[in-house]
Amino acid sequence: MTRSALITGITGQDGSYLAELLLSKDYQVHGVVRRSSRERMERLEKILPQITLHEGDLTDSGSILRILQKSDPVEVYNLAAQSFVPSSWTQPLLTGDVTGLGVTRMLEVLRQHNPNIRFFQASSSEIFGQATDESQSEQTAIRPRSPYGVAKAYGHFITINYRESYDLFAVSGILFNHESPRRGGEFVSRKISRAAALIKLGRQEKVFLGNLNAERDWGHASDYVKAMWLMLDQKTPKDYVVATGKKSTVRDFAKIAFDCVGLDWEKHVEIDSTLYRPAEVDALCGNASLIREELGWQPTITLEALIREMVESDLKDLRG
Ligand code: NAP
Ligand code: G4F
Repeated sequence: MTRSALITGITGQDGSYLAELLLSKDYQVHGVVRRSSRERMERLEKILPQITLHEGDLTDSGSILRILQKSDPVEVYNLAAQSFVPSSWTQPLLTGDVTGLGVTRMLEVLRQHNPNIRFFQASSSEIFGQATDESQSEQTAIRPRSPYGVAKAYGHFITINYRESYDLFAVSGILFNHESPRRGGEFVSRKISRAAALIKLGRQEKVFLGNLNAERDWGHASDYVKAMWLMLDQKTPKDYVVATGKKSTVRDFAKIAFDCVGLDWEKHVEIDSTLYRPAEVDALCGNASLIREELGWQPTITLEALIREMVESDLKDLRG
């Protein structure tokens, strides 16, 4: 019999890659979509005929319950969130409500509807904040530095708590930064790849960035959704760090992106200090030994290949 899976946040970057992965594994894919004044299906265009979408919102438990009843999934992937860190300072309550409390709403409704459903929570390396460990593992102290990080820390702990309290198969994947040509334009990776393409085509001269010294562990979203699926395909529920184990600065990212189009990044990047954050996470670098050893997961796409794919996709898009 065909298994059914439900994805919240299906219209986002990861939701679209995960939906494609699950379709390739013969799942019936259902997704939660927020009501909007305009359609936001760009990332799902190719697979729209193969998936079923349901209107709902993480702030509205009733809508989630009805969707669970209709879709009757064996697996739920909770990817929905207010996921942009700077917006968590301008909308801290909304971020807490959706990114934090939203997880409890999902778990509550799920355990009442069918406690046998397997649940994946998209946790984040932002929960580590200013980590003292050189590389962060499942054992690293949780010390978030943004309202987003605080909300994700809540989501992380409530997932563990529901597993321990109600014996649910509920797991939390501590995902380090992952990007792709489908990344939202406000995140630094896509902001840079798009700017490099626009400048190459003579449509823009400069790009304004904030902290160039920040270090991140960047992987490719298509690899990270495989880890999500693997985590639900185990005998025992367990939390894992998902990361490449290599960190680079925003400056490195910009250099590689501009190199891809034969331009000198230093001539086109300027600093806008208003883009600095009230509290920065200076460096993140994940230790994914556990998931490598226990589940055999590993990243397959290098940072250079990721950036090239993003820049080439932006060039194609702009030329088209
Ligand atoms: P994204 O592109 O920003 O997608 C977020 C999704 O959540 C969108 O589909 C959005 O819908 C949906 N959403 C937002 N508020 C909602 C609400 N109130 N009710 C229902 N849906 C709502 O994020 P992503 O990069 O794919 O990330 C997926 C998840 O992984 C997120 O939880 C994120 O916090 C987490 N994460 C991501 C990374 C990363 O580097 N990408 C790293 C660690 C953790 P609309 O399309 O309608 O806005
Ligand atoms: O691309 P970013 O906005 O991603 P950030 O804050 O690391 O968050 C992303 O990764 C998290 C996992 O660690 C996710 F949980 C979260 O949902 C999201 O996907 O910024 C990366 C770095 C920051 O240090 C920021 O200060 O880039 C620096 N940066 C420098 N100039 C900039 C800019 N960030 C943005 N967005 N825009 C700039 O112009």
